[in-house]
Amino acid sequence: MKKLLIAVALMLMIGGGVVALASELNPADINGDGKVDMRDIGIVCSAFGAYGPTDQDWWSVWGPNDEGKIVFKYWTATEPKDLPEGWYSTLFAKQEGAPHWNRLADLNGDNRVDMRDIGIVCTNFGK
Ligand SMILES: [Ca+2]
Ligand SMILES: [Ca+2]
Repeated sequence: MKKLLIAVALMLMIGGGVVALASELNPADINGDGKVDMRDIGIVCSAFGAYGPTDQDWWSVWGPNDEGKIVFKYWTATEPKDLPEGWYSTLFAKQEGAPHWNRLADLNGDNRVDMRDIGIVCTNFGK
């Protein structure tokens, strides 16, 4: 019985390590079960439209990617000046997060859960 318990404990530890490693490798695997599927999309949908908390004013900086699409670039605590042509910033004032905010569902780190995050899950779907 004792050997069985040790074996089960070892399997759980190893299994947990594999899940943690898979989750580490693929952030779109939000629930850490080793695959990106509808459950992960469901988690993003549950938090859809939510914004995260900020404890001070922040500016998000946006600019074109290689394909010319405007995408989130970075956060800054000071108002960005002299941005390159085609770039812009938006003030993200101090606020509490939305009640349904889930940091794990914010896959691109722009402090909002929106179609971009669902797109990242879709891009990784089945992996
Ligand atoms: Ca998953
Ligand atoms: Ca996001």
